[in-house]
Amino acid sequence: MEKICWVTAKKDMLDTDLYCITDEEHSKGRNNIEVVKEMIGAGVKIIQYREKNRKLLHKYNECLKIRVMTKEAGVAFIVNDNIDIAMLVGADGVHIGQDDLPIEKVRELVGNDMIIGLSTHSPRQAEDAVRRGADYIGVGPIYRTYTKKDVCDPVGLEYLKFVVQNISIPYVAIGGIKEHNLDEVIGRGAKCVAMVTEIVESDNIKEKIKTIKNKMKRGAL
Ligand code: TZP
Ligand code: MG
Repeated sequence: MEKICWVTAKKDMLDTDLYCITDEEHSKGRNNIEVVKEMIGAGVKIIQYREKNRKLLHKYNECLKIRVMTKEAGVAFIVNDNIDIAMLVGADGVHIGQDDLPIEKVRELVGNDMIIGLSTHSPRQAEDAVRRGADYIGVGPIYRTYTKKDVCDPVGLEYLKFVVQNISIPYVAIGGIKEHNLDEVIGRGAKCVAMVTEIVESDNIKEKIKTIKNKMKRGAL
């Protein structure tokens, strides 16, 4: 019984329009905690901690704080890359890439209660992710992005279209998505978009989130 409830809860956490991701390097001098506070204040329902330039201890301490903040606000908290940190702070999930540990092994570590998100770049990877037990997939990069250093070339909107039509688990479109190209992404059927720089780089994070969420809502009508 408990398990069924939790599976529903996991699904609920992913049922949202905007998935925000941190990146201190692009946050205009604000630290990740300040940025997360703005995101929560603007009503974002899922936040991923992604930080490539800091030592493990610094990341752990930030995640501890973010866990408290997100829990209080009823916001889902996902940790990128660091399965150890995700487990230690009691995050809701972990996000991994194609070159990280095999998803089955990550599942062995984190158990069934934790969300596992997997980045995918092709129809084959998407189908593989479903078969191997991912809770959601990242779909991208849709457009060219300079935020992620080791990223592949854009996969374009065609791959998103494939996912919309063929994949049964939640998916999040990502990579170079901005206010100006959002309509195109929504037009291909995306229900949830992930953004890094469009949000963290903006002077007024709350206003930007409000604008994006309104566009998503209108697109969904
Ligand atoms: N994974 C695929 S693209 C990407 C990640 C983390 C970076 C997206 O950043 P931005 O600034 O929204 O293009
Ligand atoms: Mg990664």
